[in-house]
Formats: sequence, structure tokens, C-alpha cells
Amino acid sequence: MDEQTHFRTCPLCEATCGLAITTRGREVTSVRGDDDDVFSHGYICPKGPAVAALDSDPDRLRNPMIRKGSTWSEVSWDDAFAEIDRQLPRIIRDHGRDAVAVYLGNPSAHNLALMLYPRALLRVLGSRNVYSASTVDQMPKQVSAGLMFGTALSVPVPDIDRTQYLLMLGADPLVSNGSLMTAPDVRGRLRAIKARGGRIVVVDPRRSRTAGEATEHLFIRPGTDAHFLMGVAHVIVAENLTKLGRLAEHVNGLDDVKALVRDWTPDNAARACGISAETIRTIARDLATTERAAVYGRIGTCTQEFGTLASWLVDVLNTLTGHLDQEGGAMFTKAAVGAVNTRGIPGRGKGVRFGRRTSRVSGTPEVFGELPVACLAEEMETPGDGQIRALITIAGNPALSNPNGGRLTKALASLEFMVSCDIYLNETSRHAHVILPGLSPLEVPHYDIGLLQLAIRNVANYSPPLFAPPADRPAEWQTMLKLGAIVMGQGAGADPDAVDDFVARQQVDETIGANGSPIAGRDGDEIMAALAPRRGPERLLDLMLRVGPYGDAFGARPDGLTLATLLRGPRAL
Ligand SMILES: Nc1nc2c(c(=O)[nH]1)N[C@H]1C(S)=C(S)[C@@H](COP(=O)(O)OP(=O)(O)OC[C@H]3O[C@@H](n4cnc5c(=O)[nH]c(N)nc54)[C@H](O)[C@@H]3O)O[C@H]1N2
Ligand SMILES: Nc1nc2c(c(=O)[nH]1)N[C@H]1C(S)=C(S)[C@@H](COP(=O)(O)OP(=O)(O)OC[C@H]3O[C@@H](n4cnc5c(=O)[nH]c(N)nc54)[C@H](O)[C@@H]3O)O[C@H]1N2
Ligand code: SF4
Ligand SMILES: [Mo]
Repeated sequence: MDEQTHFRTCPLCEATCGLAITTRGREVTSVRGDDDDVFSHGYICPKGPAVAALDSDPDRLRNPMIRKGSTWSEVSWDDAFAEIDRQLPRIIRDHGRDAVAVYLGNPSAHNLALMLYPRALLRVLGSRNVYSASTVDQMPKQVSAGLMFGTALSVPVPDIDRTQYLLMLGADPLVSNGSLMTAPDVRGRLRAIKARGGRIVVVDPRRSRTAGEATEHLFIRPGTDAHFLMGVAHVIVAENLTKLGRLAEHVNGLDDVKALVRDWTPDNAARACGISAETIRTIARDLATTERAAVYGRIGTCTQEFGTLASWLVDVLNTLTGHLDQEGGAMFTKAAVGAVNTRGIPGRGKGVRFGRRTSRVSGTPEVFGELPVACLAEEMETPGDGQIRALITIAGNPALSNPNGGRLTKALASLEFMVSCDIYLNETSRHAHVILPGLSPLEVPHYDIGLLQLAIRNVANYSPPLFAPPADRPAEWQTMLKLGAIVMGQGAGADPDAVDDFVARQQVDETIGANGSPIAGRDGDEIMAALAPRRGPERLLDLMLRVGPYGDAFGARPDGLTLATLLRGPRAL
């Protein structure tokens, strides 16, 4: 059999590297970096080739599993859904919708079906008990971005290819390959900053690998980044280094910020954070006077007591120094798909609201429709109206990833019913009564709807499935719709394709009716016909591409982008 080479995007982390995958029949013979990928230029990390290992791993689940006591058995899809249909609707009927919780894990941000379809399930479930890995990760940044810029994903990204000065806090991209900054080969890009005479200052309590590559490493006392950043802001204001430039007409609250930082002298900040007052002054001056400079904070600045404040201050500094939305500064991506910041009428938006309700047990406020995972165990343990009795996990391993995993593990074991949509039997899914596996990453279409909204370049890469999935196995979007149908009381026999037509039509109608829509006033039937015969996530992706900032608006901009264009290549805008 002949070898063939296929070009795909790696789905395993935020860097979105291009892979050149060689196959013989259903077998992968090699995985290398794609030298012609416009974004990654051949770079991959050691995890990239693991897509092949993941594909062929005999431990990866391929059939649904049902647990009776401690005995697992493989069952048919029909039997698995029938079991769920016996349990979930009953629990909802007896105890209400809040009795069923959903937890969404990190891979759902790297999976096209799981980016698009859980929302249909959440909508029909209508439970307040929605949780995700976001609240042990980037949620503070999303809150500050929401409040400052109007949407949860309007996160400015450091333009590391053009900057001359990068102040980086709480990130170790040499190891993580970058986060809230989609950029293949961060190491190469950081080295290039130094090669062109620029500087990288890393603020981290630990001598990280990235700190080892920096021009300067500042040890900070953990959890005190907000103090440090306030100190830097104080110096910028006190020394009249504030330079809003063309941002001035977009900025409000400047006087409030000036008043806030007035007492935060470098000496006060230094006492709290352990970085000397002199260094704080130097950083402020360098940041303000370097033409191309950016401040970037990541998980170390989020998962701490003052995470939201620190996340906000990062962009306060970018703004005060005029580096926001500037080349070499912290810029907004103009993504081809899903970007709320290019939708609607410029300058107008709904803004964001939080705390519309609070959690039942500890009264913790909701954020973007979810509750913090730190509340999950207590919501399972504490009796009363709204107690969690059933859980659906979707691509998550909260028994390991959530705080106090031991306590959560006990709580999971006490649930009346649990479904895990997962490709492995692991620390979390072993507590499930039913496991529904997704497909291999090489059997599904891929497009990074979320991560490409945070990319340092405007890129659009689509990967069709490399291998056809086995005929009898549902894709995960179908599983999500099936679960939704069961929750709605339509039973285990519901046809996910019919539900999908409904979901797609709903999204088409919403798009037509949206303020400033490029297809305002168009006929829904016509749009549905133009999307045919695609279905599932590819149909929704085509719709989103076509109404996005580069899209063809279904013929109104004939040269515009469609999914068909991406399939033909070239693979970048
Ligand atoms: N101690 C500690 N805790 C942490 C962190 C830390 O650094 N240290 N990091 C935090 C961060 S940043 C995050 S994002 C969270 C992550 O928290 P989680 O998302 O809860 O944890 P993961 O380990 O990423 O779990 C991924 C799960 O998805 C499954 N999976 C993989 N691919 C697929 C697929 O295609 N379909 C389905 N259905 N399942 C799939 C895997 O088998 C696994 O069970 O953890 C947080 N918690
Ligand atoms: N190989 C591999 N790569 C991954 C992942 C993985 O599981 N494995 N997970 C991916 C995910 S989900 C994410 S979110 C990203 C995360 O990517 P990064 O944000 O780059 O995360 P880390 O590598 O955890 O680096 C965080 C740094 O913050 C520092 N830190 C801790 N506390 C503080 C503090 O109070 N202040 C400051 N200034 N620094 C502090 C830590 O010492 C650490 O060096 O990585 C992604 N990449
Ligand atoms: S850096 Fe991330 S995207 Fe690139 S090969 Fe490694 S895991 Fe894949
Ligand atoms: Mo994460």
C-alpha cells in the first residue's frame, strides 16, 4: 500500500502546530512538523507525534462502558443510552434540573464538536450546576477582559514577533507552549526578541525554564502580582509617563486609576511582593519608554487570591503606556470564526454581567453562566433542594484537576448517577455508571474556534478527519445531542441528525436576526440550503466562517472565506 502525507493541525495544546502525518491505510507511519505551515513553520514539540499514539492506544475506549458495582462491561451504544434514559429523566423529575450537574474539561476547548455542541445540552438541561476547568485556570482574565473590553474572549495577546520589551508574569511558555497566546514555537519567537536587541523580563517565584531564557528574572512572592503591578502603575502615573496616544478616545476611568495607585508607592509594593522599589521604578520607565512593549500575564497571575485584580492590572499597564492594540504591544486578534469583538455594530455591545445568582451552599457568585469548581464537592455533599445527585463530565478529570481532589472523589462516589463522556477510564470516569467515548483525534474534523481568537497572527486552519470513524460509532456532537434529547424526554431513540437540523436552523435564524449581521434580512431556508449537505460541526463552522469578518456573507462578498476555501488552501488568511 502507498504512503500518503496529510497536513493537519495538532489538537493537543494551544499552539496549533501544523503536522505532516504520513499514513499507510489506517496506520500512521510518521508524524513530523509541517514545514509549510504558515504559522508553525515546521515546529512541533514532543507531544505532537503523540496524536498517533493516542489514535492507536489500545487503552483508549472505543465502546461505551457500563459499571455495575465495581464491574465494568462494554455495551452497545443503544444499551448505554437506554441506561441513561432510565436514570437522568427520573432524577430530573424527582429532584429538579439543578440535581444534574455538568462539568466541562479542558480538551473541550481543543475539540470542534465539544466547542459547539455541549451548549445545546446545557440549554435543554437548564441546570444552575454548570462547572468547567476555566475556574481553575483563566476565568479571572476573562472577567477582567469582559469588564474592560466587553466580551470574555477579548483578551489582548502580546505581539511577541514585533515587541522589543516583554514583561511576562506567571507563565512558562517554554514548557506549556503558550496559553492565552496562541503561538507555535514560543521559544524561537522569544529568542528572536533577544536577537533583535529586545528584552524579556520574567516575573515568577520559581526559576522556570522561560526565566532561564529571559534577559532578566525577578523572583516574586507568590500571590502578590497585583501589588507589584500597582507599584509599576504608581510610578508611571507619578512620573508622568502615562501616554494613551490614540487610545485616549476609547479610555474611561483614568482618573479613578490614578487615584487608586496614588498610595501604592514602590516602597509599599516592594514590601509586599519582594521585588525592590528600584527595580519596580526601572520596569515602569522601561515599559513606558520602549516604543514596542507588552505586559503578559498567565496562569500564575490567575490562580491566586487577587487573580482578577492582577489580570486587570496587566491591561491597565498596557493601556497607560499606550501599548494596547499597537504593533509590538498587546493586540486583539481578528479571528475568522466566533469572534464576538467583530460582531454587531462597532462601539456598541451588551457588556458583561456577573453574580446574577449565587451557589446554593457557600453563596459564591456565578460567572459567565458557571459556578467555580471549588464549589462542586460541597454542592454534592450538602443535602437539600438543588443538591447535585447526578453528574455529566465532558472531557474532564476533576478528581485530579480540581482543588481538594480527595474530597471530590468521595463526593463522586456518593452520586446517584454519573455519565462520563471520556476516551479513558481514569480517576474521574471510574466513578461513572456509564462512559461514552469520543472518537480518535484523527477521526474528527478540527478547527480551533477558541484558540485562534487568541492567536498572535490572524490564522484559519481547518483539518478534515484523517480517517473515517468506524461506521457504528457516533461522533461526540451526536452524543451531546442524544443526551440533550434524553434530558428533554424524547427518549433514547431520538435521531441526533434531526435535532442537529433544528440546532443549525436556530443558529442561522439567530445570525440573521443579530444586530449588524452581514446576512440581516436574508431567508433562513436559502442559508440552510447553501450550507447543505454539511451537517454537524462542519455545517456550523461553515456558517460561522461565512458570517465572520472575512466571510463571503453567503454571496454578498463573493471573494470571502468559506469552509470550502479553507479546504482548498492556502491555509492562512
Ligand atoms: N494541581 C493542579 N491542578 C490543576 C492544574 C495544575 O497545573 N495543577 N492546571 C489547571 C488547568 S490550567 C486546567 S485547564 C485544568 C484541566 O482540568 P481537566 O480538564 O478537568 O483535566 P484534564 O486532565 O485536562 O482532563 C482531560 C480529560 O479529557 C479526556 N479527553 C481527552 N480528549 C478527549 C476527547 O476528545 N473527548 C472526550 N470526551 N474526552 C477527552 C481525558 O481522558 C481526560 O479525562 O486543571 C487545572 N488544575
Ligand atoms: N506539557 C503540557 N503543556 C501544557 C499543559 C499540560 O498539561 N502539559 N497544560 C496546558 C494548559 S491547560 C494551560 S492553562 C497552560 C498553562 O500555561 P502557563 O500559564 O505558561 O503555565 P505554567 O507552565 O503552569 O506556568 C505558570 C508559572 O506561574 C508561576 N507562578 C505560580 N504562582 C505565581 C504567582 O503568584 N505569581 C507569578 N508571577 N507567577 C506564579 C509558576 O512558577 C509557573 O512558572 O499550559 C498548557 N500546556
Ligand atoms: S506545541 Fe502543542 S500544538 Fe504544537 S506539537 Fe506540541 S502539543 Fe501539538
Ligand atoms: Mo488550562
